[in-house]
Amino acid sequence: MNYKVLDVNSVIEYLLTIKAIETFFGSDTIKAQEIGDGNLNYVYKVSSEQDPEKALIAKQAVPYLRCVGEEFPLSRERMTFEIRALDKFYKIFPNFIPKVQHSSEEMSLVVMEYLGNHIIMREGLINGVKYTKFSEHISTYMSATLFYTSSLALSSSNKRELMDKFNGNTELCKLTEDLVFSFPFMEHETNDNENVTSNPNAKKLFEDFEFKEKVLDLKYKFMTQSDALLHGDLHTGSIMINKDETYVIDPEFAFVGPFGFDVGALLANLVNNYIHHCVVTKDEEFKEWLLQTIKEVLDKFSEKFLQYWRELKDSALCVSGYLDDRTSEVYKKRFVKNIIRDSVGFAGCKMARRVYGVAGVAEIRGIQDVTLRGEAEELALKIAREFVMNYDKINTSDEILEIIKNAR
Ligand code: ADP
Ligand code: SR1
Ligand code: MG
Repeated sequence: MNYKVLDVNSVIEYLLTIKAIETFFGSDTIKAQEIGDGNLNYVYKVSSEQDPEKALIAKQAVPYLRCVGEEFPLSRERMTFEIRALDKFYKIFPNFIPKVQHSSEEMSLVVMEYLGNHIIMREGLINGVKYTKFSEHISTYMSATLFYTSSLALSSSNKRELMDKFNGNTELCKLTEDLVFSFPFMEHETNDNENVTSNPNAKKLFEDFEFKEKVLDLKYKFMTQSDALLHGDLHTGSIMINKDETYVIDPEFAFVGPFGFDVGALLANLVNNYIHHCVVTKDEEFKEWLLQTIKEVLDKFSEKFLQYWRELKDSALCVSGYLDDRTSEVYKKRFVKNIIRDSVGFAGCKMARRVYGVAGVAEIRGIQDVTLRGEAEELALKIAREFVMNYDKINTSDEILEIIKNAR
């Protein structure tokens, strides 16, 4: 079928032409509801009238940025990369990825499992829900997806094939270059300008050239370092969760980029949530749980990544017999420490971009009280600055926690 933008009616007509979906719903009558709350795409919950539990998600990319409108064109080919990434990640670790029922690159559409018993993690965290299995789940997801799509695990030719498959996601990479690394740190029309104009903290940030130079180093890593297949936008709005299960959705920003970028995105979003609780709820117990979770995520990520590497005797990078065991272990540990360092740097950029840039996060921009919101912004900028200025000197996860705790 040639591409056309679907709506609540035509999505049903379209889906009923697909055998697997017709079989899924059987003789039931189906209805559709648009439930998208993201910045880019349209998301339909398609469910049975007779059995509301029987449902699927149909997500379609339109040739513009949803949150702005048709005046901001954005190639719908982003869905091609989301489809490819869902497939790739599902093959590595199916437990953490919604099962795809149907996809069409031509229609820029994917139909997947409806996660009816899960919520967007950001909402849960804002409401102070503790997800005790999260650090275990997400550290497995991140270490496995990053390790097994990198030159540490893949043959040289398979790695280059993988890069070819994702190299075309140019528009979303450019969006990140602009919206994460550049525009939020300078005067720009896309910023939250009501809050920027005559705000001394914004002026201070825009003139902090020491900080901005370090951001450039990180942007350069983002633009040039092709370590592994990334999710590319791994914030807590891209995670659906309950007490027992964790799913990672929405990998449309996927590309082969630096190891630390996904880990950094997650770290930034957990710290933003911590800031929300420092300023708004002042819930000490929850704050402590968040800090412990941050530590566990980072430590478990490092340990699991190392373990995958130890289990693999031969790799495109370090062929069998090249190093002795002792040197090899020291080399691997240093390598993983550098991933964590970069993650901290990227986390700093990602935290700071949420303060004045387009697409703020509910934890900070959603604070109604202007004074409290200003406090949260200041705290976010303070931690972000520490992260960006010191990321290349970090040695342990405890040092990261110290930066977070000492910022008040
Ligand atoms: P966008 O690409 O526009 O950011 P998302 O993939 O983040 O879109 O989806 C938007 C929203 O749709 C999510 O925040 C979530 O509420 C809902 N959603 C997406 N995928 C699923 C799913 N598989 N099951 C249930 N809800 C989903
Ligand atoms: C205008 S798009 C803004 C942001 O939404 C996505 O989730 C990415 O984080 C992007 O930078
Ligand atoms: Mg999204």
